[in-house]
Amino acid sequence: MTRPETEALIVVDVQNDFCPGGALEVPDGDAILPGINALMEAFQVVILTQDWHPAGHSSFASQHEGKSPFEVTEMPYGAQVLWPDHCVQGTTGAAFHRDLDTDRAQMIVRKGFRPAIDSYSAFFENDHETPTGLEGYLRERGVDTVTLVGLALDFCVHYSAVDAARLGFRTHVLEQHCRAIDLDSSLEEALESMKAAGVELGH
Ligand code: VGL
Ligand code: ZN
Repeated sequence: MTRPETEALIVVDVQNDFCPGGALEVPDGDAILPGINALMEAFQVVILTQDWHPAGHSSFASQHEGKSPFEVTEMPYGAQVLWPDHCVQGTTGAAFHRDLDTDRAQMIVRKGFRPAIDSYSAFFENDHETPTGLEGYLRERGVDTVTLVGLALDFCVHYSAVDAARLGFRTHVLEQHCRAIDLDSSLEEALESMKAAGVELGH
């Protein structure tokens, strides 16, 4: 059944670097492709996000002497996990997975392009105040409800969902169409924080 135009599907970071074989692979990340493609058929408003870092981005462990990937450091805007180099602009790793049906998307939100700040959320960078423009886009199209799917459940999907709910959108996350990195207890914490923000978790 087709969803009304007040509902948007936001497909988060289904890019090669987050799929098996990629620089920051999410276990089983590519398993969600058929389900997401089918879901896109049901929505009239479809948005993709794309992690899009310049080479030498400050979220890369390679830019911090003595630090390894997955360690945490302090940035001017707060704690930041350091990542392997990933999703560098224009590389194959930053491209959408070839099986993702990108033709269905009307808007692609690129994020994480400022060298000094990371951006997990589709709405705000990690300072929680610099907007990506997605809120305005959704409001201008009359959207009041969003459904989020994609990678990774405990980082970009999580932060996007919490921001969406805080901005007043009715917000759903479909866990079956997501996969997590699961660093330490990041998945458990993400599920708790989404619930606390009023995000509706479903399958
Ligand atoms: C992501 C870590 C770094 C994500 C992006 O898409 O969840 N995670 N950059
Ligand atoms: Zn990133």
